[in-house]
Amino acid sequence: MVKYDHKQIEQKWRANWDKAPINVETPDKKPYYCLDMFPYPSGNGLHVGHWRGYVLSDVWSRYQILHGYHVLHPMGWDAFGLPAENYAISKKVHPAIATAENVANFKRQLHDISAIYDWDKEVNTTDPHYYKWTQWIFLKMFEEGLAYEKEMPINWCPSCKTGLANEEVKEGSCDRCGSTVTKKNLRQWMLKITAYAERLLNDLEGLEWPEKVKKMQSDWIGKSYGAEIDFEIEGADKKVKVFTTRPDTLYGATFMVLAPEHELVMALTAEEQKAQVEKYVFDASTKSSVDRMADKDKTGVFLGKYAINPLNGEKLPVWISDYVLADYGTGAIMCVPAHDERDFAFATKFKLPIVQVISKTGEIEDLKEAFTEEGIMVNSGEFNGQKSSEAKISIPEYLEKQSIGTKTVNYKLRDWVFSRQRYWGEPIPVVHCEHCGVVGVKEEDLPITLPQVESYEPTGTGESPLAAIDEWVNTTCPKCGGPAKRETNTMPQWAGSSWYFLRYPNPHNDKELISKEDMKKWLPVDMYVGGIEHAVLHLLYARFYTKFLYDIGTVDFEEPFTRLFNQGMVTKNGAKMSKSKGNVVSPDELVEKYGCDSLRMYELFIGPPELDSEWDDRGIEGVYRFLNKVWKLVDENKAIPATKDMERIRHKMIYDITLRMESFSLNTVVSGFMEYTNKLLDLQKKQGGIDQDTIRTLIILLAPFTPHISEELWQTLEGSGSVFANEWPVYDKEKMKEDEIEIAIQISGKVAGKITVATDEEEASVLAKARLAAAAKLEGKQIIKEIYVKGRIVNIVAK
Ligand code: ANZ
Ligand code: ZN
Repeated sequence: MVKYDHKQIEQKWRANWDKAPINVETPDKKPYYCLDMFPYPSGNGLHVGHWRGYVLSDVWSRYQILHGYHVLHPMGWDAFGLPAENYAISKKVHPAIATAENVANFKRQLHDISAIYDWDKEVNTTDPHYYKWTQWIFLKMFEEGLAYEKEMPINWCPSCKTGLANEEVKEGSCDRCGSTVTKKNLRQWMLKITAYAERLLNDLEGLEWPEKVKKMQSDWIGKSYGAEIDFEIEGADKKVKVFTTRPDTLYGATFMVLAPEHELVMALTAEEQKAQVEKYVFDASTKSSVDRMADKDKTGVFLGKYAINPLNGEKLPVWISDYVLADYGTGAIMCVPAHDERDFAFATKFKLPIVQVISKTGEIEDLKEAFTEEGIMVNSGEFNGQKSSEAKISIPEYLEKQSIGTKTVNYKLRDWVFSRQRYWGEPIPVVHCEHCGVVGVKEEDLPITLPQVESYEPTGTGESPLAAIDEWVNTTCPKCGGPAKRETNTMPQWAGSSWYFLRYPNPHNDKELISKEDMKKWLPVDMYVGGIEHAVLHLLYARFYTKFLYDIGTVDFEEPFTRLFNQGMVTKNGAKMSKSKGNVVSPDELVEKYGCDSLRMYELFIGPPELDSEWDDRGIEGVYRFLNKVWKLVDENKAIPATKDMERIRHKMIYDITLRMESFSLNTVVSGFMEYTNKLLDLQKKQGGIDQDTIRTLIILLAPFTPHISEELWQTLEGSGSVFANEWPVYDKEKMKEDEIEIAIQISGKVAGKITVATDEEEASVLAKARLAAAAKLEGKQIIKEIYVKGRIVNIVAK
């Protein structure tokens, strides 16, 4: 008997696959695109948590190979952006050098996984040949009016010294460094993702994505129906438009609040309130929007004027408060403390009236808190007695008729702040010309490459380090030829990752982003594997880019990722693995001790792939023992002709494994392997061997999970070839059935013949068959008793 020597086997097969790749194009193969979310090459190496996703997508890719597909399974680097830049700054090396080092390190570590990556299709977002096309897409958006400049207060991280998108602010802190985010007024480049809000929402429906992710995206887009209502201001020739999602509560409005930045604030401020209002407006400008929305002590200032409720003529004091945001709805709200929690808190604090207009029972109650449910209209004039859900429709209709309001649709989605005041990103390909204004560079001048700088650290002035390089900044206008200055802001990290999946099929194509041929062949992506943390950022941006490229005719599909799978995290001591927590498990020693195959299999064995799973070092030992068992089973087998039992087990095994694969229940696939291997070992003992077909089947089924040992066993069995040249086995339901058995018949204890019956055949039917078979011997006798011992014998007592 030969010992299972994982080291020797894994080395051997890696070398073999290099010489004779298993994933090759032939005319009869259909294409399948299996994509991993590409990593940013950080300086910290890979841990077993990273392995999980990469193993998962590789198992899936190899599974598709066995289904006769030519699989595109690429890998690349999302190497621009803050993480790479901050790392580079802290290590005092140029980001390009640090990035190249990290990429090399990552690649070396990925090698241990033995995934079938198409390294000749590698992309790197920081490569000018690549970002030429990132810039090209921006130019096209600029031409279409979807990229525009705007002076606006943006989220500002004082530590990273750059603007952040809303998506990059988590609970008021910078998603990258944790510092408290503030506001800063800056000229920004914006992408008009809001123009796609409706399509981004509607097209979610057709996607084979986890429901959770679809819900997160639709919440993020945040479509709501409501009304805009005009309020007259007493003693002023001005109207204030409010946005509300609860027009049914209009009779209960007892005050009005404007955002401090609302354009009418000063115009509506009474003389005696001016000083207080100005101070409040200034203080609000230094807070982040998240802090402003947070549920805490309400602040505000009365402007000294009153609005008129258009339905009942009541006077509503007009206030400003920072809980109303300037860039949502109209930046002004009617406040209904009886039915809105924030308004209730505000009214309580400033002793403003609270008027109930919706009641559960139809009676007016003494409200101790805001009543936010639906109910019966009260205190609402002619609408009294209606259900509030009806008033949601009837009141806006009435307002429209009277020309004091309009029904509206609103989205939470904001346009995307697309500029960063940093060095390590794609330069935005426009120039500023005194005569012509903002002009896009000529397409043939792309890429606009990043110049070398002496100091790539952020300036903190709101300008990128690029602004200091005169030779680079000063250029000529593509339109008039006069002097012009280059845009010095760079793109956010998301720019390169919003379209990279389109580039993998032809990364070296200099003429176009993607050729029509490659696009038609490979895209959209069949299966996308990555973490749930990208549910609203990357995955929404990528959908937006794809829809835009569809609109300008670059691609012929509107959704980039047909199927999405989010793998869970690997935790250690209940927490996500991270260097800072010191709970990182490195794969290196495990690979050394147990081999790549054992680690691959164990990564998927630890729990349902979509859930977080706790790592236990000892568990891999069990998988290793299992592979030794498989090895022994095959190595010591004496092939015998197939028996019915073996056939049945073989087909049941194919059936179980296939179904579990298809439902992505990869941990139960592994437990299925263990279960069936034990059954086969039992049979092997009982019958003295197993037939070749059953052994072959087991090896093919295992191959996506444990490719090296599978290849080796295949070779032992067949003498040559690759296990991946096979087709995934198919099951035959008929053969899975418990089949027929032979039953002996005795008449009064003496053997009298045999019958075949189904294993699960009813007693009555078995006895009838037995009587018939023994009819000759029973001739002239009287049957006293019949006994059926299930599956074995029928005894007929007769005399
Ligand atoms: C009156 C009202 C009564 C409201 C009531 C709610 C409950 P969503 O669902 O998030 O869209 N609002 C409108 N513009 C706002 C702004 N710029 N800043 C802060 N709050 C704003 O919420 C819409 C509701 O949030 C609107 O409906 C408005 O308050 C408030 F019982 O109007 B409502
Ligand atoms: Zn010009």
